[in-house]
Amino acid sequence: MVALARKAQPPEEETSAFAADVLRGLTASPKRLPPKYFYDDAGSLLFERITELPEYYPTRCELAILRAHAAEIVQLIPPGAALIEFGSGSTKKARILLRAARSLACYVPVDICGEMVEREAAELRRDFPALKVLAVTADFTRSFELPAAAEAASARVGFFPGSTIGNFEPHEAAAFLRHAARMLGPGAVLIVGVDLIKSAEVLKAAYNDKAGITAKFNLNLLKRINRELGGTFKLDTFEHHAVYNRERNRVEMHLASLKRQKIKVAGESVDFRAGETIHTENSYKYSAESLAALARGVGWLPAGAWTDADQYFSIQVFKLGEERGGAEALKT
Ligand code: AVJ
Repeated sequence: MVALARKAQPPEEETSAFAADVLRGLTASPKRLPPKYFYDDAGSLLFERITELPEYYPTRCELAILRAHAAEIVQLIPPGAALIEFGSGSTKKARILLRAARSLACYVPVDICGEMVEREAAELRRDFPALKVLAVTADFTRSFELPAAAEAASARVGFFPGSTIGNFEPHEAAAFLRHAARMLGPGAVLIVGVDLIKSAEVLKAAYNDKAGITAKFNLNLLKRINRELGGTFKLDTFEHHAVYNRERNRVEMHLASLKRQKIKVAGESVDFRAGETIHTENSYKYSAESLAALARGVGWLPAGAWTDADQYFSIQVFKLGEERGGAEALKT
C-alpha cells in the first residue's frame, strides 16, 4: 500500500481516472457524476454526520438489526473464514459482527479512502488484539487483490452493508454480485444490507435533512473537483436537490445550477443553463424479494434475512450454490 502522508494530492493515476470520469460526466447529457467520488476525507466525515441525523434512518436501523441478530448472522460464517468488507468506512457495523464471530482467519476492510481505512484498521487492532486486520485501499467496484491470508482462509465472507448496493443501477448491482462471487470463490457467503422501499415522505426527509448536511455532502463533490482538478465551481451558485423517483424505486440527488454559467475543469470548459442539473447519485430501494431475485440470478442462494420493527431496512445473507460448481460456473 502507498504512503498515507499525501493529503490533498492523490497519486497521478487516481487523479486521471477522476478527471476522465468527471469530464465524461459533465459533457454527457444530462450531466452526471459518479457517487463514489463523494468520499474524499471531507466527504467521508460529512457522510458520518449524515448517519447521525434524525431524518437519516438507514444506519440506525441497520445497526439495530445487526445488534439484535448478530449471533444468528455469524452462525452462517464458516469457521476459519476471512471477513471482507466492501466500502468499510467507519467499521462500526463490522465491529458488531467481529464481537459475535468466534474463529475468523482475518478481517479485511476495503475502502477507497486510504486515510480512513488505515486509521480504522489501527483502532481495530487495538480493540481486537487477537484479530488479524488487513486493510486494503481500493475502489471495490474494480478488481483488487485480496491479502494472501484471505486467499488462504477456509472460505471468504463478503460484508456489504449500508445499502451501498443501492448506488448501482440494478444491472450493475447484478454485475457486482457476480464479481463478488468470483472473487470470494467456492463456499463463499455474502452479507448485504439494503434499504427497503417505503413511503416517499420518509425517503425525501432522509435526503433533505433540516441541518443541511446532505446538501453539504452533495456540494462537497464540486469542492473536490475545484481542489483536485482545478475546477472553478462557485458553490453558492449550485443547489442540492433530492427527489424520490417512484417508478424506479430510487432517491435521486442532483446539483442544480442557479444561473447560466461557464465552468472550467481539468482544462476544459463546461456550460450550464439556468436550472440545469448534475445528477450525482441514485440510491435504489429494494424489497427483500427483489434483492433476493437479483442475487439468485447470479448464483447466490438466500440463507437468511432480517429486518427492523418498521421494516425500513434489511440484512440478507446469501451463499454460493454448490451445483454447477458454484463460483466456477460464473467464471465466463
Ligand atoms: C452510502 C450510498 C447508502 O444512498 O443513502 C446518504 C449515501 N447519500 N445521503 C445513501 C447518501 C445521501 C448513502 N449510501
